[in-house]
Amino acid sequence: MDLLSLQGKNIVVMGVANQRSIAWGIARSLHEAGANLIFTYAGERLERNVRDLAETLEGQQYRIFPCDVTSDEDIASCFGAIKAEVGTIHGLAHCIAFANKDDLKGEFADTSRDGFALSLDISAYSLTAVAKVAQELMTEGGSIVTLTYLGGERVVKNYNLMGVAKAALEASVKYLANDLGQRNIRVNSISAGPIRTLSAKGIGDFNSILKEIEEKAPMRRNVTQEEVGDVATFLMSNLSRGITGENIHVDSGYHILG
Ligand code: NDP
Ligand code: N5H
Repeated sequence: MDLLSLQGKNIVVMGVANQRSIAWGIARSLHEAGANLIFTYAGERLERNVRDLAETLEGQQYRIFPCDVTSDEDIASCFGAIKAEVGTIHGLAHCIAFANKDDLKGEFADTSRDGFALSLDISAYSLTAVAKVAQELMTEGGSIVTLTYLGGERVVKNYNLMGVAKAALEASVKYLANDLGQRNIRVNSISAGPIRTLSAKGIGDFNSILKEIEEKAPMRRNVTQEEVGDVATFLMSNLSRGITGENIHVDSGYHILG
């Protein structure tokens, strides 16, 4: 029995930078479930990466479009091209965030106006900007999934500006869920535990953060891109049809600790 009902469904995956990206974990899981994938990327330097990765998906006729989420024109032309190629889409995975390196250390109080605006634009507003356009292609209903982190709910050392951006993202999930629910479009987030990706590269304390999860999280281990990918697939699938406005923690249970 096809419990997931994802065979042949068109799903847009935004934010594959390389094979370590959480977006790539999501893409692989969705591919296994039989979905047709449409990839978007921002930086031209990463287009080759996305293309090379997409080619490894067996039997997949992948599509790939540029989309810098800071540009309304980019978003419009990207989803215009997706509409022209596939018509209807059934899901969208938003796996995008950015903050200047300087804003990810020291005191949050030192955040600059420009740094704040840039990070909130890319990491939070982009979900709304993309949802607004994507919903028009979700003519048979749909599911939108974004990625967040515990630092959006409570203070986590050095997460700083990104914590504020994730709080805005998580609130956006709820407001969007309320707006889009009547069109049978669900909006949810996954709060992932720390995973070593390109974004996490260069973060000084990353090893000790991973070690703390191994020592303290209920499951005494870290999570993988595959585990996040499988929950994203669940949220895209018919199995989660009654869930919207939710934030599911895929973090070995770490968030329950005080
Ligand atoms: P990656 O570095 O693999 O992915 C980050 C992506 O953001 C890149 O593909 C990057 O594309 C994209 N991006 C940045 N700016 C823009 C832009 N202007 N327009 C479009 N795309 C943009 O890291 P992750 O997989 O770790 O990150 C994915 C998501 O997961 C993020 O939202 C992150 O906050 C979240 N997350 C990550 C955790 C972790 O421990 N890794 C934990 C919890 C949540 P490009 O390089 O082309 O600009
Ligand atoms: C508590 C922590 C550790 C400290 C905070 C890390 C926050 C990271 C998230 C942002 C998105 C990282 C970021 O913007 C890096 C950029 O300044 C530099 N890197 C890049 O430009 C690369 C090339 C591109 C691909 O990256 C992006 N983003 O475009 C949090 C960690 C335990 C968990 C974590 C790493 C969370 C998260 O949100 O990613």
